Amino acid sequence: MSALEQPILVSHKLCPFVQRSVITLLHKKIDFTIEYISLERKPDWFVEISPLGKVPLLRIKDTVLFESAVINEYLDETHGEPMLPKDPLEKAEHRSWIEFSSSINNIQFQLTQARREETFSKIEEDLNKKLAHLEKRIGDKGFFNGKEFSLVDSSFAPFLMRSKILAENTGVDTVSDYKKLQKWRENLLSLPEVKKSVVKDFEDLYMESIYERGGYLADQ
Ligand SMILES: N[C@@H](CCC(=O)N[C@@H](CS)C(=O)NCC(=O)O)C(=O)O
Repeated sequence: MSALEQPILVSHKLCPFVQRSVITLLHKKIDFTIEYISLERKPDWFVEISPLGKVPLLRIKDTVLFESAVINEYLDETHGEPMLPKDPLEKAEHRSWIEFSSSINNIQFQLTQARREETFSKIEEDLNKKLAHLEKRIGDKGFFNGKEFSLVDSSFAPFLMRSKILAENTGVDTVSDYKKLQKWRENLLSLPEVKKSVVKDFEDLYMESIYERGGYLADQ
């Protein structure tokens, strides 16, 4: 495939939703081009083609796909070994957890934004309750559903990567109560498709974005 025919992933360096599509693209060994934009000053061409004004977008010739879960399912259906179960009930359950991972990303973002300790604690409590459900569901063989890397794994890896960075830089580890989640995190973060899914200076950029906001977490 020539560079001109490759799918283009319109991205932002810090976006966890972009990252899940990058992980899926890398896992499937699909050639793609990545194009970073500023979300503070969205380019006109992006505003023109992005119905929700959000990244990621996947441009395939004249077609624009949006919503990371939809992009990932398209990539899954068109390339390589399936990353969702065949059985409709199991597939629907996996989709439920992918949807859940989007809420978890949003809560983690709110946690990094919280200005006061009281707000931070409320968000942390909410996150903890939700993660307890996840801890009950995940397997203990390294992946969400056993030994195979699935779309649920690629959807949670960005949250888990950020939780590790936050733990190392602030001492706040949002998965510290959950043994299976910790094991899952170690396994996912050791995979090449996850390691290569962010820019080289991701940790610095991520922490800088948190320090710039100057919220409660920045003082830890
Ligand atoms: N549900 C969307 C969420 C995407 C999303 O929230 N992207 C953020 C960056 S991480 C964004 O583009 N925000 C820009 C804006 O809302 O103006 C998905 O899964 O793709």
